[in-house]
Amino acid sequence: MTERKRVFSGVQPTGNVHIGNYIGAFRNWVSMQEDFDCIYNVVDLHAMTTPYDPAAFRSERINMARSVLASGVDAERSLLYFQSDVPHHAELAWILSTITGIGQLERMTQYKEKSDRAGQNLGLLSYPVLMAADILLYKVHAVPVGDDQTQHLELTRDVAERFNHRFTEVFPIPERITPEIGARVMSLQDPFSKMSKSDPNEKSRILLDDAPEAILKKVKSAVTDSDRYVRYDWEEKAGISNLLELFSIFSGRSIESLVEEYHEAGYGAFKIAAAEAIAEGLAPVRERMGSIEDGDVMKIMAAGAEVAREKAEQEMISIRAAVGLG
Ligand code: AQP
Repeated sequence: MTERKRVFSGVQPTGNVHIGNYIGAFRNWVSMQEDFDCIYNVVDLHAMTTPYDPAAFRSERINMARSVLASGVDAERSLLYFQSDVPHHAELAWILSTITGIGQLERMTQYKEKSDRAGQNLGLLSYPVLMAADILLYKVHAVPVGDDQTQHLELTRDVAERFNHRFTEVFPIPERITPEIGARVMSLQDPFSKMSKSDPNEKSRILLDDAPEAILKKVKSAVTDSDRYVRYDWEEKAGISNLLELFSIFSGRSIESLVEEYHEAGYGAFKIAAAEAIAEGLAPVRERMGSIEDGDVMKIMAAGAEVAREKAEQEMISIRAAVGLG
């Protein structure tokens, strides 16, 4: 039997988990469980790089793990745990930080955006190094992420190549896996910015546990344009194109067939139909979110961490040896 390829991905427990996270990440995490050896993380150390409230953080960590499970990640088939429960992530981040240039980190778009918004700190600057450590720790082959993570993944690949060149060939160079449609779900209020957990405007995103009425309200208030024809055209009709992608993903119908049906229906009717499809597609996730107890989440995460610590310790042996430690 050939060994299954390994994938890693993570999500920050920063609250407001939305359909961008679901489409860009979780949905793929679920489908990859069939064919890959999957390792998924609630990356809580990453979430500490912007200001947060410790009490809220505690429940956000649980809520995010619940969202991942409710999206269909099966802890029997995938390894799922909190990043902070496995200290090897931080150990490897330190090692990799010694071969990462500060200039490269300062050029990261997300660093510039987040430090403008939330203030600078060393953790925020070195965020991509910790992300590289998350991925390289398990010597994974691929990383399913939304396309906002492209730059960080490029840095991971650079760091892996630099390490292999400077020390010993230890790391495979991981590939990025992004969905063809939905790699960047856009804000409902500004179709030129990505849908984001931290956007202060709640109408900009659809949450995984939003009720159908809330979804309808948000889709109805989505920013579009002054035309009335439904067309898939990101240049001229970004808002409508964003809704068309969401409609297509949640209904399983092609964008062409939706355009054909709704081209002349008017934006009002199109938005109602899109909202219904999104609500229906999300219904199983919403129901599972309501039924997974905190205690169950904590048990699953603790069991995952125990397995992960052993695996990570094994993986660190060759890494430590390569750099002259251990
Ligand atoms: N809008 C999006 N479209 C597609 N994929 C997305 N992802 C995030 N937003 C979108 C993907 O979700 C995964 C986990 O994201 P994260 O929480 O680790 O990273 P993030 O980019 O910081 O998420 P947010 O929602 O944008 O939070 P804030 O507002 O804190 O920056 C990743 O695979 C990401 O690609």
